[in-house]
Amino acid sequence: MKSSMNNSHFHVNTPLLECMGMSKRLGTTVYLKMENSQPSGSFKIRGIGHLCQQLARQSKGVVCSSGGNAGVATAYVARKMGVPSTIIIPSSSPQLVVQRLQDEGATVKIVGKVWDDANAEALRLAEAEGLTYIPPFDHPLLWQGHASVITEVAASLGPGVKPGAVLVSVGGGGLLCGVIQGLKNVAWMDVPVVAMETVGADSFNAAVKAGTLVTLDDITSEAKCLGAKTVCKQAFEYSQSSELNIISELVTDQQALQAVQTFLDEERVLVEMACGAALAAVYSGLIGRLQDEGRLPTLLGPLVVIVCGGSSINMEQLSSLKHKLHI
Ligand code: PLV
Repeated sequence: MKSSMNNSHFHVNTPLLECMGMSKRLGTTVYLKMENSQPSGSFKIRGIGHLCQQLARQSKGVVCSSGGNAGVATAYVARKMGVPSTIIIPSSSPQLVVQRLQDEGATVKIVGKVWDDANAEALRLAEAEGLTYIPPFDHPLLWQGHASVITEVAASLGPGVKPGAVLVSVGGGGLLCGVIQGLKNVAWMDVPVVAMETVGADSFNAAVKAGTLVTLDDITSEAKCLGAKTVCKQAFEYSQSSELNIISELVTDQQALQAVQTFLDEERVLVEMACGAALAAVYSGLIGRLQDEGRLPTLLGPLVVIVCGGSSINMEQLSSLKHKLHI
């Protein structure tokens, strides 16, 4: 077998599964792209693996600021590459992430309240100690790596089948940029992308509404992995492109968490609230509303949901979130 150091990938080709429960609700076929089954638990490994292969081979160490999952992916890749890793997370990230990161052999530092604070420290440390800075969402190499998710969807669907829409969660916008790049690569630029955030972690929606990049005062959502106060510039620029159809929508924390719970009950898979935001587009009836409003066609082709995954969840964390959000 080719070693991961010799230009093969760190990520795996994930299954594209037909989801009966969601298909029944929508009256159209819904496919789940199971990124939760990636090594390190989320899609992040695609972009971060690619970026590290390009930039970190000779590195004396990498440093990544993260809400959690970019950090877990970085620590995983760094371990495989034999490079030391330091992951800076904010105090809002759950304790269970610290354990996951330490299990991957990373040095963990908790700095500030939200991701933006942790990022300032990661940039400082990279500069001061000559470490390679790994951004969690804002880099062309990350988007290039993430784009492979769409290439795989196209291969799984087979020739002549095109999605009616793709559903993604948006934090800093790296996944969105990768999905758009992937759609361009397979000549699916006309496929609508429904970009989901939670209220209180809505930096993309705020920028789309304002027509310019916006920095939120604070992250008040419990979907901490969507919590970048400013979305990346490329994601905003895509939202302004007349060649693309990006529909920015919000759900409440309660809807995102309810979606996590329904997904666990019906599909037997536990994901983070960050992922629940995308799932909630189906479970909360939002897709149906977009169809009623004529923003998505009534006769919708197969819907592809990117199940972005996430490691910051277990049964205890789920119970604590349910308690916090009164569900
Ligand atoms: N999480 C980033 C940014 O956090 C991180 O550091 O892990 N779904 C999951 C499970 C995620 O972890 C993230 C990003 C997203 C979706 C959104 O992806 P993005 O940031 O590329 O839009 C602050």
